[in-house]
Amino acid sequence: MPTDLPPVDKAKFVAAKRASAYVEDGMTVGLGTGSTAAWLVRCLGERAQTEGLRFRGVPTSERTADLARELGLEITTLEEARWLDLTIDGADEHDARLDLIKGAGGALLREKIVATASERMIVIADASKKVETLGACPLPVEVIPFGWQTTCALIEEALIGLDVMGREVTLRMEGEAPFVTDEGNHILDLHLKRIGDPRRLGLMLNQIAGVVENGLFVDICDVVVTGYADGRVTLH
Ligand code: ABF
Repeated sequence: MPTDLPPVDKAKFVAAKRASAYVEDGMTVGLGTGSTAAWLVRCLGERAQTEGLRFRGVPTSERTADLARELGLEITTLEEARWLDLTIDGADEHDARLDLIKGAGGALLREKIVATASERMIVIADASKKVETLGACPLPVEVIPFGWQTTCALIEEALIGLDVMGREVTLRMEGEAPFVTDEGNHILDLHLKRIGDPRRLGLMLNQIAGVVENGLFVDICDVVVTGYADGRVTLH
């Protein structure tokens, strides 16, 4: 383990290290986005150096692609790979059913496409990501820029009558300008506090014109690897 890491990074590192052991020679592997996924990419870089591990990575963001390239890892595109053996990614929240909220990092669209093209999806997280009910953190929804205000109003209207506690929707900003995803879209953050029925909400959101994808991952994740600052790791 790298020395002098703050406790939360130690937890992320041990989860990433444990999950990196799932990668075998010759696999095609989805590489997630975020600080925990960055540890995974570094752990895989280490295995490539020390053990000669060879695999093809499909990065879920430009950030992850840059890191993988820096470490000399072979990367490819989803267009070329088509199907993957495994994706390993972080999450913002997961519940006991292994349903997830993802997208705080702004890469949810590519992350969801890559995860659903994979035989297995493993989430790596520190213990703070485990929740009873999803929704304490905002739910990101990727929308096309054209008429995003109308899409926002349609979402607010659709939330009425659903099993959620809050209904505020905000446009994600980066400085003075709206945040732009790798696919050139914007992100609306839904502050719902409690999501009673993630499947229903996810289906409802994706029916709204202008919505590209939402950050609810229902029945996609197979295993959550949780790391703790004292070096322990648990699997769910
Ligand atoms: C990506 O990075 C996202 O889907 C999620 O929003 C975020 C988790 O970041 P971190 O690992 O830095 O907490 O996986």
